[in-house]
Amino acid sequence: MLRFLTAGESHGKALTVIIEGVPAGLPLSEDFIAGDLRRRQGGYGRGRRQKIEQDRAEIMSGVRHGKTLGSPIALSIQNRDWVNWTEQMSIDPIESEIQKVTRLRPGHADLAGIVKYDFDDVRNVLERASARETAARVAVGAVCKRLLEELGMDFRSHTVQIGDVDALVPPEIDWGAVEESPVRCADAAGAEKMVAAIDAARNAGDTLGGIVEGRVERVPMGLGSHVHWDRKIDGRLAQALMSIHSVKGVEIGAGFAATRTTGSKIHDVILPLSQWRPDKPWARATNNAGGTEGGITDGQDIVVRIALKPIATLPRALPSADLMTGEEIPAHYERSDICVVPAAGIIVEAMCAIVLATAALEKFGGDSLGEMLRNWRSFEATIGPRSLRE
Ligand code: EPS
Repeated sequence: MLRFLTAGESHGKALTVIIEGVPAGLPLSEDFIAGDLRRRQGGYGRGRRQKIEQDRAEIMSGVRHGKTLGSPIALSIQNRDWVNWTEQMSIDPIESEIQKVTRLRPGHADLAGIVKYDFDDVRNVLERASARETAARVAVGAVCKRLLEELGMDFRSHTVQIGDVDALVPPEIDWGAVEESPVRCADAAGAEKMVAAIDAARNAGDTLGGIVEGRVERVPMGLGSHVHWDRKIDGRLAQALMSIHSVKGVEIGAGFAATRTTGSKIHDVILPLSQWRPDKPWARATNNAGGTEGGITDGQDIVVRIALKPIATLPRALPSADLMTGEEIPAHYERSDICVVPAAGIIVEAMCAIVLATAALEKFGGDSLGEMLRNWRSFEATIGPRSLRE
């Protein structure tokens, strides 16, 4: 079983992760994890914090001579900004008077969190509610990607909408160009309009949301299960994606658009053997299901989309009420991003990798990478037409 925990406040000393259940013998390095951490820090619309941080996960345990040991992998990502917050975030009680945050931000965890935990300083909630925590998840996701790469899988993401600007997504995406795009968009003309929309939001003291698509290629058939609700892979992906900060909607495959068409047009016709590629049995004419049928991966690419609301911390603060008095007062403003949609793609990839690695270990098992790969290959040898099996 694969499991992980993250810990850490946004302006605390560090983010900490423990991942348990990664098979032994998997090649893994800090440099590999750093690649995705760097990708997450980019994107047009980020705030000044990303100029301070240079995220790198230090491997504290679970790896020896470049390979995993099967023991828990502990990672630590330092918050470089912490030096500016040592008093505010001190572990020990301090003498000086700290300005408490009491001006509640609509759209953030401030109000519900402070009521639930019975605090009188919103900082006790906002530090952990911050999307800074996604750096820890991206580090976990990178470890999971490293494992799934061994099964041939690949993880991609791109921006399909920012504010009211839609990308014209080409049928074949140039993934190199997406990585170069300031908004991680496959449509260069759309990307220019998205950049302009972010500039306009910044000038207006406002924020922007959008839609990001994630794709996973060469996913094995048979991950997840139809037999029970909490084993369905689409449900597990939806939960993981919905847990990303600011996400208000998740779609798989054709998603909501499937409601506007008919069954005859939307289901992915199963093609006969004569039309299969040698490396791909049970080929389909389309992939409207987004790679899952009945809660099980069907061997097609996983395609997911998340809808992100605009960030809740607005430079031009929203009207709000004060925690202490209930009187009208503008919401708290603290340095923040204008738009995190481009960065969210890397978090989508990470959450998909975590869910699929967990499901792959359930299906194929294995204490070592070699054992897992043997189990995977022996299952793959069984999936073709029954009469052609050896
Ligand atoms: C965030 C507020 C900003 C973001 C932060 C998420 O942090 P700060 O208040 O320090 O400027 O930069 O995201 C990150 C630090 C990050 O690494 O993604 C929030 O309120 O959610």
